Amino acid sequence: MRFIHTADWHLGKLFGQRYMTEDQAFVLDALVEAVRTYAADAVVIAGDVYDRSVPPAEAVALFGSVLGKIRAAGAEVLFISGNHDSGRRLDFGAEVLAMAGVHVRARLTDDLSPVIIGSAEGPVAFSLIPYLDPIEVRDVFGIRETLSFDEAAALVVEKARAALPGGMPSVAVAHAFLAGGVRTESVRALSVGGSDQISPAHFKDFSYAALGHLHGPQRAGAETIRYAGSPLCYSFDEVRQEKGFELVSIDAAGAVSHAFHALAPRHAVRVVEGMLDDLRAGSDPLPRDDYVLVRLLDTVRPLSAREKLAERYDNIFGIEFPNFKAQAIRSEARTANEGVSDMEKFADFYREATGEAMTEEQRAFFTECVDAMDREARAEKDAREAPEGRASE
Ligand SMILES: [Mn+2]
Repeated sequence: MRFIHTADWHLGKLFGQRYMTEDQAFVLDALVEAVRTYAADAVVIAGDVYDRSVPPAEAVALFGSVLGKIRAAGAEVLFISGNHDSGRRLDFGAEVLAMAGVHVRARLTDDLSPVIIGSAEGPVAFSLIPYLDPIEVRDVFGIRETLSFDEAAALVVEKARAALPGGMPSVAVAHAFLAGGVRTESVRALSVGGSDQISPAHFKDFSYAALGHLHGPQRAGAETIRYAGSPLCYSFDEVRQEKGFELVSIDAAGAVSHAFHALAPRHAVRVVEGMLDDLRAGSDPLPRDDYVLVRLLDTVRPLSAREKLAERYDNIFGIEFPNFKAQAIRSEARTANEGVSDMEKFADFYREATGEAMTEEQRAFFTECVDAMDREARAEKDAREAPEGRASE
């Protein structure tokens, strides 16, 4: 069995006020080409197919066309929902799609039986675990006690493991934040205060775990428990990450080998640093149509910097002035706060205001409140962004 492990396509993504649809189509064509080159038996997409619960029409059309191209190239497709997807929408036509070799699990049910995919080396069982939040897990399995993300994941992954047929290798496909992983700006936290982390140990009985959520390719606790990362760069703190997919081979005995394959983007994403006059004079030799964040090192803020930079760059996604005083102070404050969770910030505030530390109970209550607000804000934002008109940009 040889399969391509990919994740976090985020179709319908806005980056620098632009839809990334054409860039995504470009890179996914290269992925389809890889299916042919390596004669892959399957393509596994580990969640966040779309960037939002109601994606723009162009994004849906692109996904449909890519599914067709992968099938035409000879591979079956397996995918799950991520935290950005609407599971109920992504699940559309699941029974019919399965008949055509496209296997989707986007909604949690109590059926966690695997999808068996055949190959020249024998069959492999794929446990497709849709994105799950603890409240949903409690609903589906009738559990009354509150569950942490880790407890919820432990329960569901164990049920998936118990449903494996045995006598063949197995692959778990999941979308989650595994402890020790590296998060970037475009990865939306599942919860506040780090409570969204789950232990890699839950996946140790599978031959391989194909994960999604973190945008940089990385291992998580073991060589065979991996994130493939996103196929494209979706924020400026991802510019140093490699972008591509994992090619995974599993033999009949369950021995796994894997290799990362880079995909070249249509436009490179990069951070440019320099003085405005130097940049205008051509100090940067790289292509003018790259997607750039320009960090101007001038100490005096130049007039109409954007207009002047536009002579040199076609796609300016942002301009920063790190040496401009007021800006420098603000970004320093931001750096000091980096890595501090909302929970810790609020706990500090509470201590200052009352002279006492928060109790465990208060902490839990705060986390619940912020989670609820966060969910509400996301639902509102998704509803606001839903109208199709904006997709034509
Ligand atoms: Mn995600």
